Amino acid sequence: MSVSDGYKAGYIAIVGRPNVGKSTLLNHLIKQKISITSRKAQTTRHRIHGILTDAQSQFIFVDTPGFQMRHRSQLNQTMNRVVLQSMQNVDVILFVVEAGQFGREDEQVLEQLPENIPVVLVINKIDRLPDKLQLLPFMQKTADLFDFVDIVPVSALQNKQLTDLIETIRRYLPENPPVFAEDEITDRSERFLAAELLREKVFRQIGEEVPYSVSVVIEQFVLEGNLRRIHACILVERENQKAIIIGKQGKKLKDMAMQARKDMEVLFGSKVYLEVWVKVKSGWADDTVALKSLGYE
Ligand SMILES: Nc1nc2c(ncn2[C@@H]2O[C@H](COP(=O)(O)OP(=O)(O)OP(=O)(O)O)[C@@H](O)[C@H]2O)c(=O)[nH]1
Ligand SMILES: [Mg+2]
Repeated sequence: MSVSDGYKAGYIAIVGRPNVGKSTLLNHLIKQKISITSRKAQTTRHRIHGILTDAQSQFIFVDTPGFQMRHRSQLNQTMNRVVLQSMQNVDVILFVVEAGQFGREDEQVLEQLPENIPVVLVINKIDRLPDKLQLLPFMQKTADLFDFVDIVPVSALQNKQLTDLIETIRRYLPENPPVFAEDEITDRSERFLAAELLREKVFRQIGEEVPYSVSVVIEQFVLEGNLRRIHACILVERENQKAIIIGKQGKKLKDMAMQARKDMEVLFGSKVYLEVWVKVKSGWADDTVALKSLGYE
């Protein structure tokens, strides 16, 4: 890539309460699924970079876990720290809210926003508004809450107004040469992405509480020509959770592994051979040593 004068590159943090669609927004902005999403709150646990490069700019998006104050586990505290750190060294912040909804949890994130970095208010899920006329009063109401540099209503899921959002962000990026190569889409390893894609299936397919006690580790990741041979382990806290994940005659586990494998094949552009085990490892969500070994910061 030839870098002419005026090339822009910078970091953009995506923050907001759980479940507003931050990871969906990231995936649709960069047109690749690198950050996992689900209907359940607190799907994202790690900071993850997604990179979009075009002829004039490089956008380095930083997806973050939904900031939340309700539960005080070690994992949540670690996640909130990740959010606060993510907001410090960026050039632009996208504060994501859901159209028509602004509650206590959104307010708590708002209170954490720094004063010295441009913040764009992104009103997501506009496709869900029963009446489009509700959008303007909602925009006016939220505009008064903070000195936002801009307000952009979007539907991440339906790719609506995402080009507008890109152009808005571009205005606030500093002049810099690109940080990443043109074809790089994330800073995370394939190993990490593989673990996350499997964790997503657990979040999407297993009932209420279990997914929060689950984590995934990759025990083996081997490249054999155009095949990736992956051995993954789903860690749960209790024996009964193991049974739920495996399901009757192993059907649940088989389904989840099959779907994760398909996603991995799309993302890696290769064949994937995936084997999955389930193990009981108690108390990991409150164990700092275990958290570190799982790649939390
Ligand atoms: N209708 C609609 N649903 C959306 C849109 N964007 C995201 N969603 C849905 O909202 C849910 C949450 O999306 P995520 O992207 O996982 O939300 P998040 O903010 O990353 O959540 P955490 O990681 O838990 O903080 C998923 O079921 C998405 O499909 C949108 O524009 N319209
Ligand atoms: Mg997320």
